[in-house]
Amino acid sequence: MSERLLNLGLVRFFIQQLTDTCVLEERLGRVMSVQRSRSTVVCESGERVVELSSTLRQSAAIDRPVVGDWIVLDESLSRIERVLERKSFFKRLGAGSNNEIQPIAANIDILFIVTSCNEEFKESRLERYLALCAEAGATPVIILTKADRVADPGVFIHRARSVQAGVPIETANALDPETVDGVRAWIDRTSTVALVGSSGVGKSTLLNTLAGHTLAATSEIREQDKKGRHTTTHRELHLLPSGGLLIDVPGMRELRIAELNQSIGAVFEDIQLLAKQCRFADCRHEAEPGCAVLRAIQENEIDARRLANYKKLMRENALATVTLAEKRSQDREFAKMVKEGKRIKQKKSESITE
Ligand SMILES: Nc1nc2c(ncn2[C@@H]2O[C@H](COP(=O)(O)OP(=O)(O)O)[C@@H](O)[C@H]2O)c(=O)[nH]1
Ligand SMILES: [Mg+2]
Ligand SMILES: [Zn+2]
Repeated sequence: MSERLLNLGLVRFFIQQLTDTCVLEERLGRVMSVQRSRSTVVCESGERVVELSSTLRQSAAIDRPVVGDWIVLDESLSRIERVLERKSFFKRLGAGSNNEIQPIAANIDILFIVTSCNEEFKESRLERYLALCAEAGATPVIILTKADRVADPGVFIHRARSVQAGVPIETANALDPETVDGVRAWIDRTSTVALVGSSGVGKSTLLNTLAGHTLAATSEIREQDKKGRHTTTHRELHLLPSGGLLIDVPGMRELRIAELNQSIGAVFEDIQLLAKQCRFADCRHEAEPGCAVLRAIQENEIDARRLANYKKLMRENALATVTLAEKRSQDREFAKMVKEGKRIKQKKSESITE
């Protein structure tokens, strides 16, 4: 396999999906960014802007190529013909009423969940990102930026540690290359890393510092509420000079979740284990007698905030999952109706020509 493809993160998982490696090697590529129906891909021969095959154009949003995907081009190297099976996949439920699952990025190995050592830090937000990360199939690392702005970042490390046992935590001053070694250690030559977090936490700054030059625009945060403005507008995979790929994922502000039952459980394992000891199997941990979760809160083993967020995420997930299922069955019903309509029309025209 060519050096260029290996440096783009090509690993056995993808090579195995090719039936004829020799023929396909020159047609294999990785999606670096997507602009409407066009994608910028890098293949052995270099970068190309390509279209979608007609089949892909008509397929559902989640089956079309998204940034990070490994794809196979047609013989003319101008169209994406096939999207290889994904190793991991970030998706979200679309905003508004259309309730469509939207792809965010594919084949992310590591998710840098970026948050700052200031008022922006919220355990509940980390819990939400961690559930999404577990669902997508990536490894999470919590990055605490702006460690240079506080006397003791230890307080934030301690709070981050309470969110999910075993998740690695790194601190950094995203502006200072000397402080990002811990972060950099997570990125090796074949890994693809995505940066998520609220705007203003330093994702673009960290990306630039890791790259050693400016790849993404950054912007000052508002002093009064520490909130940032959205500067990054599209998702693009960047190849780092030191190896590895990095993507800054903007627009994750409205992270609606759906279909993540297992992954919420992975983040709130403590609560789910305790729940097994509740007197009632269907205990809702509201005010039931013999509730082991409420007892743990009284004894300060678990934060009331944590239980509230667990319930909130479970509710949100259940609601969205039902809505999605309804929409899917409506879509099926609609397809049936269209088919039936076509059949009747066909019959009519046949009876006219007879
Ligand atoms: N002191 C300090 N400032 C930072 C750090 N990280 C980011 N900033 C500043 O925070 C602001 C927002 O950073 P930016 O990278 O645009 O945030 P993004 O919205 O997450 O991409 C900029 O003014 C950065 O210079 C850090 O670790 N320490
Ligand atoms: Mg940014
Ligand atoms: Zn209970």
